[in-house]
Amino acid sequence: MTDHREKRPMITLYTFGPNIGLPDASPPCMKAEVLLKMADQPYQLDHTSFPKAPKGKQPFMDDAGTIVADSTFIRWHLEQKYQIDFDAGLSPQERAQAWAFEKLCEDNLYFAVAHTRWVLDENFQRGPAKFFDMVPAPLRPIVRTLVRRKVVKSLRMQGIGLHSGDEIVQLATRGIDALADQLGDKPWLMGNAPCSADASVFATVAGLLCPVFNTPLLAATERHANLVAYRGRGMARWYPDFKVA
Ligand SMILES: N[C@@H](CCC(=O)N[C@@H](CS)C(=O)NCC(=O)O)C(=O)O
Repeated sequence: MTDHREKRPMITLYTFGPNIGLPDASPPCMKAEVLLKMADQPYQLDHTSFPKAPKGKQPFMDDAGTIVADSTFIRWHLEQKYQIDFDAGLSPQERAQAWAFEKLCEDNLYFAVAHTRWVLDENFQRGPAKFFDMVPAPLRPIVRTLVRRKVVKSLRMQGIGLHSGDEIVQLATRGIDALADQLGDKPWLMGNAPCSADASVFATVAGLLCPVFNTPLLAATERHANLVAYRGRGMARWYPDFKVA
């Protein structure tokens, strides 16, 4: 007898879901999803389980009962379990370079982007304020305020939140220029094929180019035609059906 029920994928990736014109407002969530696409593993997305996040952050993943939290641990889990080398073809020096650019995105540019979205009031109203639309209306203002307060505090503790807006733009612009210089006229960060770092860099560049927020970081990224084309290449490859709602 044939079972016609569709098999559920073994992998569930927990993310926030499409918002602000992006497949996910969170760059690490987009990164993790792109890694799954690169790994060619079937997966389903769950946008409803943030309270279960083991580290209080998304993305996290359930792979047949193994829970993996954090996009980099997700990468290593996929590499180990499915015998994938996302950086195949790269020399040790190139792998090191790719890692450094990935961490530029995650440990530096990420926080500059978060600052523009969560601290600057106009941007907060255009974006993050709407992330709470699923919270019951009577609770919404308080949840919104508490989460914003938490993010602003975490940005100060990380360090970026101690700088003036202009200083943050200066720092981030240097990083954006470095990404553009590294990309040059190659299709992907390290050459003709995407590597692991492209998942992160693509998610970061897509976030920087998000038109919802009118910021100097958007202008600094738009100045680089190669970064704009790179975002387009990534969307065509990994999100060909994505339509801005
Ligand atoms: N290092 C983590 C970062 C994940 C992260 O910062 N996630 C943010 C969204 S971009 C989050 O879940 N924030 C919710 C919160 O802190 O309450 C990764 O790469 O997965």
